[in-house]
Amino acid sequence: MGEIIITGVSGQDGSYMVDYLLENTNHNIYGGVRRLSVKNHQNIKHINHPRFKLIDLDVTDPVNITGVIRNIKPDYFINLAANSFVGSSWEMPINHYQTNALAVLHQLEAIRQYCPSCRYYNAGSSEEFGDVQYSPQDEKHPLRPRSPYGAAKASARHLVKVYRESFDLYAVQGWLFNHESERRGEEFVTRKITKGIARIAHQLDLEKHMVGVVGGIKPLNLGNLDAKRDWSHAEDFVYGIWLMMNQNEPKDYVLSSNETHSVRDFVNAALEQAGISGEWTGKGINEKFVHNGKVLVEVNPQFYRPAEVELLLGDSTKARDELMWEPQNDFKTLVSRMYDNDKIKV
Ligand code: G4F
Repeated sequence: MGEIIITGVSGQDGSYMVDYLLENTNHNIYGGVRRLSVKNHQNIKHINHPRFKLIDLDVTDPVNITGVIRNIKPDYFINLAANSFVGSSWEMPINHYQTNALAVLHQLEAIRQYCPSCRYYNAGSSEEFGDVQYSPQDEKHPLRPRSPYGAAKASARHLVKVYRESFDLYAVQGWLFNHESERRGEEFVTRKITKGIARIAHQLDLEKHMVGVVGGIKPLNLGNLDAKRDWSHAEDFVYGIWLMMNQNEPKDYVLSSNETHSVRDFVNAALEQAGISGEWTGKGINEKFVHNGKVLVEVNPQFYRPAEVELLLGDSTKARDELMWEPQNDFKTLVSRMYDNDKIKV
């Protein structure tokens, strides 16, 4: 039985990681959470297990990080704490750099000094590929980030590699393409869509039953509908991370579905799951989805980004061949799981 520290445990990935490790290993898990005046433990409220313990851990505080690593001397350190919303990284670039890059350096340094046999994972991102040069993107694709978020993750990747090579640490950083779920934050486009379409479906239903909707139906506002992403279910990625951490040799891998879909495709799949028909009209900022004369989805330039990653499509062949990793949820299953979870029950 060993000790595992997971940072960002109340987030989507952290919570799925704990579920996976409790079920599939016999290690003790220390779940790091940032102290907040109002706790946000929604994603971990179902976990009540003698091998799981919450600890205060702020990854931006090197004293805190060093103290925790020195005291626990973990066998595994899984860094899932991040400021993960790309869209906010232009408004908070320093915060993104501190949380997503500098914090990684502090963790690596503490592991090097106090616990060099600890296996380390940092959450890397397909956003590091950014302005892509070829598709699909594999482990050899150059790092060409387009946001302060992507630049911070790319910087962390170099640090992980430098510490691995300089100090012989088992330190890896996966390239995780977009991964979503019923536990996804509502600022990300997928959850925004499934929650928004669920609200609209409910309002259409009320109208149908003559209950009426005061003020009419408020359309779902989105930004770039043409952006393409390689979306998977987060549940499929956490065991990929665990496989990456348990190889003979430390190596970085891409995890992806190997399919790409536009934001518009995601909306269409959610509409289909809700049983709502209609058509897209207009172009660019005038594009709308109309159902029985009602606008249900429209473009709002407020949600455009200063620089966009237009297309992401992963090639996870290396992970599939070497780790024997295989995702279980396809695109349709992902959208239907998320929509069904957000559907308003009456
Ligand atoms: O859901 P998103 O905000 O995710 P994004 O930027 O792809 O980042 C996610 O995946 C990365 C892996 O590639 C992670 F590293 C990162 O932490 C995060 O998990 O946006 C997806 C796409 C973008 O192109 C965005 O411009 O959707 C487009 N979009 C269109 N309308 C929108 C909206 N995004 C958001 N958040 N909100 C909109 O209304």
